[in-house]
Amino acid sequence: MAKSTDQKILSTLWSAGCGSHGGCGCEIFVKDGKVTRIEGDKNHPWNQGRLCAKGLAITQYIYHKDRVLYPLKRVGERGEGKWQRISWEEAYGTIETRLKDIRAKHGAESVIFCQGTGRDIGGPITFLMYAYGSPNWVQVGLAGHACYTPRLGAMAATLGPSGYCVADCSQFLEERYESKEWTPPKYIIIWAQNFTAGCHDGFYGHWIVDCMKRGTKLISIDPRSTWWTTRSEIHLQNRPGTDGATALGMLNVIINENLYDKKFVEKWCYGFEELRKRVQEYPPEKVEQITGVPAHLLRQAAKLYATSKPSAIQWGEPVDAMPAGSVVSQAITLLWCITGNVDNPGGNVIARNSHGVTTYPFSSAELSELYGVDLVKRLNEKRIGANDYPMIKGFRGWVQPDVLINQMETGKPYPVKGAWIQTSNIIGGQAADPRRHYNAMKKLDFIVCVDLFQTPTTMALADIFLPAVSIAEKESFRTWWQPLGVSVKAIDALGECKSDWEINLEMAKRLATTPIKYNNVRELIDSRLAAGNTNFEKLKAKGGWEFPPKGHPSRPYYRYEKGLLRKDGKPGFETPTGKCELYSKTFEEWGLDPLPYYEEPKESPIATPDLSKKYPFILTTGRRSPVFFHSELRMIPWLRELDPWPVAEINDKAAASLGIENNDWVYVENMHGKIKVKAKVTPTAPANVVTVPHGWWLPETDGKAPNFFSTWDHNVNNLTTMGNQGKSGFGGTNYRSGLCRLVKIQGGKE
Ligand SMILES: Nc1nc2c(c(=O)[nH]1)N[C@H]1C(S)=C(S)[C@@H](COP(=O)(O)OP(=O)(O)OC[C@H]3O[C@@H](n4cnc5c(=O)[nH]c(N)nc54)[C@H](O)[C@@H]3O)O[C@H]1N2
Ligand SMILES: Nc1nc2c(c(=O)[nH]1)N[C@H]1C(S)=C(S)[C@@H](COP(=O)(O)OP(=O)(O)OC[C@H]3O[C@@H](n4cnc5c(=O)[nH]c(N)nc54)[C@H](O)[C@@H]3O)O[C@H]1N2
Ligand SMILES: [Mo]
Repeated sequence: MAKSTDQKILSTLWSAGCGSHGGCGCEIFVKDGKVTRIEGDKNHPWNQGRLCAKGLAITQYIYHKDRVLYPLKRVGERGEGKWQRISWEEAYGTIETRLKDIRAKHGAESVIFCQGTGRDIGGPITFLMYAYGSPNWVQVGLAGHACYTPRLGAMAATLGPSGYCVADCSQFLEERYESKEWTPPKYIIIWAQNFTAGCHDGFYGHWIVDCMKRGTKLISIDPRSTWWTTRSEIHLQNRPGTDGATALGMLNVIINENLYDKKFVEKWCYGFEELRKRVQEYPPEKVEQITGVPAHLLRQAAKLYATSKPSAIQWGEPVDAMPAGSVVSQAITLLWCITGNVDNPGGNVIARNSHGVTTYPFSSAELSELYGVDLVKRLNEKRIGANDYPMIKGFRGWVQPDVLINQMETGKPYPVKGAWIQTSNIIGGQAADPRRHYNAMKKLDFIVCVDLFQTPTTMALADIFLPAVSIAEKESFRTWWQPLGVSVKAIDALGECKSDWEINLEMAKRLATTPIKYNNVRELIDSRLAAGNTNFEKLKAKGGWEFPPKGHPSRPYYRYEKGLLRKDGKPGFETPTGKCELYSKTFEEWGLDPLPYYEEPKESPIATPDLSKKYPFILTTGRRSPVFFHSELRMIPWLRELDPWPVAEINDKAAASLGIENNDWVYVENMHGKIKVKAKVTPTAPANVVTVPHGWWLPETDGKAPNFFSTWDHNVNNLTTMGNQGKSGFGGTNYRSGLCRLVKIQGGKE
């Protein structure tokens, strides 16, 4: 229990410290200016007092001996590990000179602004990037931008930009499960997501457990057995990467057996006949050949879902990483459209930023509103990949990462000269084919990294290292779904660390071509919160969060009936036809197939049978660890104790046939490379699938070149490649469906 002398500060947890997509309400306890511990805030409707291991271990993170506390400049060669402490003035001054110089000689577009996954970074980094004038915002090496964006794109192309849906577990209502407006889903289909490991995209697994307590039943679609699959009525154990076929097979059953919601389809959907025709190509028996899912089970799952209303689907990142991520996502989206489970209680509810506030503009639409269409047009023309892929041009403002790596290597159509890397470990976890990225990026003229720790990326690439603060040391805000929340500064920054907002505001002032109007971070934050009729102090005084008022468009349900989705205020969806587009006019406009179809992974027993003989296992990488966030936190003792080594999950019988025992060191290898991991022998793995978590490096080993904290030995991305993106530019590499073999390392256990 808290000692009476401990001060309690209510805040919102996000990065840095716990990693996470979460935004958990928390209580930070402080004594004599130091954080003593953190607990979940029981009054916060999203996490209701719960907190994950990463959050609970945050004191070991904040006060870790390896945290970088001062700005550093590289004094040796890149990778030599020779650093010198410098002042902020010298750091800012050097960056200003170098980046202005590059802009003058090569144009602002030759500097890329690189972030990792959605933490508290999208706002600060785009703010700085647009101030500098670059259009190149990217998750470097995230092949096919295979996280979240393919799903967002598919939903936008079907339901409009205001039509992003998630399973409804009452999360958008302050009273939660007690709310009279809400009904628990009868079924939730858990599609390629493992909530016991994380809080994906602001969605918590315990919400599903809370629904289960209120009668919700589960259907799972996952090659492995997990906590969720073992509690499901039906488990469709498909071959990794074949979910497009699974979804099309389910659409086939629902349409051909007349189980769809006729009223909803008639009134609110466009293109049903075209879809009906297309799905005839995917009868369950044919789907069984592709996926390995027995046709009768697929039929049963489709029937249960379609006839038990309301029901919801909640899906994960493997969907994005399929050959045609945006197409697989489209097929799954159509399941809730034709069953009328759109923005209804207990169905797939539309998620919108709380109070209509955004941390900073992401979509072309938002950017046009703020900076005018001309600027967006210029940005779109120069954005890397925009001329190759209309969807890159027309949606969300990201660079196409597979085109980027080519461009870094060839200098065409224009050279990349500099990189601002903030909140991403490119070499150590994010990038497919990290060696290729290392070779390309080390040739850039100037690289800034903003992080809290030295990582394989900062050691290999940084010219200047700027030290960022943890979540307890900064003021920030969160608008990713609901509620609207603020992160409150509980302690002074350690050493000379600064927040990402502070760093980027200062750099923006120095680099902007038009004056920046904010004097300090608080003014900037308040200017964003103004759209929600509130400000930082008000939210802080309320305990750190607030739900939108009744009637607000960011609050459910049935917004398409009430005219709350379209800018013109008319009922319907913000799509070209005003309806849910089963036949997507937007995809058509982008030169893509308007209807979903199945595409085989590039490396698979079917696509490459010869390779498959040599590499008999299907390799799926990156299943999440509940105690780590990607490549982060390997240095935190409590967490490392729980998940000490890189592993490969191998089926028990398959392991026995190879003479591999639990905890043996094995090589996982394929035509792209090999890594060393410990065997985790388990009956939860299917016979022909090997699962390897990503992002492994050993912070306790030598950080200098060539070792870079052992990243080449343990990072599974050494077995993955770029250049497998889907036709839209989004989706697809061998992150989740590659090939491999296992070789026992003699002398075995350590
Ligand atoms: N093989 C394989 N590779 C994958 C995946 C997979 O499934 N398989 N998943 C992919 C996916 S979906 C994603 S999203 C990417 C994620 O890739 P990244 O987001 O790059 O993930 P991290 O490895 O956690 O790197 C984050 C870095 O930012 C630092 N950091 C954390 N918080 C802050 C902060 O607030 N400020 C600053 N300045 N720094 C901070 C951390 O110390 C760490 O070095 O990885 C991808 N890589
Ligand atoms: N603790 C923690 N939480 C995290 C993260 C983290 O690193 N740590 N990362 C965050 C990020 S950026 C992301 S993108 C999300 C990702 O999180 P999720 O979307 O949940 O992804 P995973 O946990 O990798 O995989 C989910 C399940 O999909 C299964 N799967 C693998 N391949 C396939 C396939 O081809 N088809 C089907 N149907 N299933 C498949 C796996 O066996 C696994 O059980 O997690 C976020 N949350
Ligand atoms: Mo992700």
